[in-house]
Amino acid sequence: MRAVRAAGRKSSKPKTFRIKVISMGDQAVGKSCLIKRFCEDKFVQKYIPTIGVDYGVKPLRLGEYEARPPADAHHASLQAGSACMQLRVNFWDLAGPAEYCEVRNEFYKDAQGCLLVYDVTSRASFENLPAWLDEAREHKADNMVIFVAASKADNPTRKVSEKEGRDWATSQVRGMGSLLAGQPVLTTQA
Ligand SMILES: Nc1nc2c(ncn2[C@@H]2O[C@H](COP(=O)(O)OP(=O)(O)O)[C@@H](O)[C@H]2O)c(=O)[nH]1
Ligand SMILES: [Mg+2]
Repeated sequence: MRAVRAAGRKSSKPKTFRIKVISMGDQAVGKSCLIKRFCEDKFVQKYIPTIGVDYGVKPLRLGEYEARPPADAHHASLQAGSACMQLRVNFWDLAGPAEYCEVRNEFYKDAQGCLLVYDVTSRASFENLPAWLDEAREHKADNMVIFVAASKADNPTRKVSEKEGRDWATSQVRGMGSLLAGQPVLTTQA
């Protein structure tokens, strides 16, 4: 009887799932600001370069974000199954410069998600995206779902159109099977 009660108590406690998400992309494209905005709801105008790696954490209840529009069938099904699912998203925010390659390489293998960020005002940051995918592949990032984030969308001096970003990401979805997520580009401003 005691064992049954104990088992009952255990099953009513919400389970917390931990997800490891990394950031990739050139220096100063806005990776840290995106993560800071999501985790702490803050924006820092001054550029503070990431030294090696920064960390951010966001506890979430699955369904919290999906509860906002657009409400489609996929989001509705997430909500339906979300009654007691807690998430803890651990962000490993990686520095972009080449000299931190060795630090980054420690994080690719176990990552489950990735924000691959380019800055819409920097053509070079967009053109470097394939090199970031190469680096991740080279270091066994085999189980990672990648979201491409087109950052600084508030800045009017665009050098990469929205269509170009979407076309590139869509072509990569075809080329990389499940590695890139179904909704390939998130347009963002921190
Ligand atoms: N206008 C604008 N500036 C941004 C945005 N996100 C980041 N920045 C600026 O871009 C610079 C680099 O951002 P940061 O997140 O540190 O880049 P990281 O090196 O990729 O981590 C900082 O000066 C930020 O204030 C954005 O959405 N809009
Ligand atoms: Mg940074």
